[in-house]
Amino acid sequence: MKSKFVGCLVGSAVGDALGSIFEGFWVSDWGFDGYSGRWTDDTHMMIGVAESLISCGAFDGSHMAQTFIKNYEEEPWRGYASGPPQVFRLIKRGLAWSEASKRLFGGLGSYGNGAAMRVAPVGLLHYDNEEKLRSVAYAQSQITHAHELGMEGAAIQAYAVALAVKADSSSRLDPYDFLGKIKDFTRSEVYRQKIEKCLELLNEANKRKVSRELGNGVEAYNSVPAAIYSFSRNVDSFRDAVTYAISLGGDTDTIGAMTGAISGAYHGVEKIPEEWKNRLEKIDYIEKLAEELWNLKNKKGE
Ligand code: F2R
Ligand code: MG
Ligand code: MG
Repeated sequence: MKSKFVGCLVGSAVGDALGSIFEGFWVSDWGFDGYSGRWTDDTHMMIGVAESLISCGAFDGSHMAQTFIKNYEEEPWRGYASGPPQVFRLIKRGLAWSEASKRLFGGLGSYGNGAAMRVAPVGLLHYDNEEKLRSVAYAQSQITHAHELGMEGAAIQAYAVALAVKADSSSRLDPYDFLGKIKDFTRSEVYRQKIEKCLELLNEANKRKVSRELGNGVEAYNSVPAAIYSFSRNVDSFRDAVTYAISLGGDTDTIGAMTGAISGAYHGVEKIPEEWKNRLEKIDYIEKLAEELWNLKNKKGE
């Protein structure tokens, strides 16, 4: 289990770093020659979620928001989209952490994938308590992503991590069963339809058709399903799952990060290719956070 916790966070960072080579480009004739192990906002914010959960021993919205702000101010060049920095400015001006994100996008709130890309530590900490997982996934989303589809995307991604961490990787996971459980978990018709599409497309060879039907964009509903699908059709190999995810194009660092989190949680850190781990930025710190989450989980026994 500890290896699965570490595999989840390291896998997420590896997927982000690999995918960042291609974010926003069409991926055709390609390879990972440009891999430097440098990750982006996806991992930076995932680290913030883990740091805050560990420091407080549980979710604390005000503390997590301040952790995001501190990390962003130290390294604002990590490739953040426009939404989170706007929220951070509003909070610094005095707005409550639970209110600021409601001001974005004309009062609708963001449905970007930023809450889902960072949620893996919540899936680990609450893997055995579905309702707690859902409520903490929503609450951590609310700091920056107030739109229902942004929050639901984060809850689904956290749940996929939870299923993967609980699954016994020595007996092959059934992708139909995995997707069926996610379909039952979601409360949103938008996501339910996307997960049904994942089931229909499990044996589809045409990647352009997969990208078109599932989506590969920055919206949570156009990237969380793509990540869950990429893992589901490549359950036997971390390398294949993350490579496939990135080959779908679009928001490649984020789809790579979310796929890497699920696949790493399933296989454990040993199954992540050495050449990807060797160059990963701050891998020791990411591993330490995963181990501390593991300790917290065992201490709380929640
Ligand atoms: N942003 C990027 N990459 C491109 C920019 C890189 C940077 N400029 C550089 O070159 O270094 N990647 C990262 O952002 C994504 C996560 O975004 P997040 O945190 O969800 O941000 P935001 O701004 O809330 O939403 C992103 C976009 O989604 C659309 N959107 C969201 N809610 C909307 C709504 N209610 N109505 C209309 N549109 C909405 C907007 O286009 C937002 O800009 C990840 O890919 C991460 O890697
Ligand atoms: Mg990014
Ligand atoms: Mg991205």
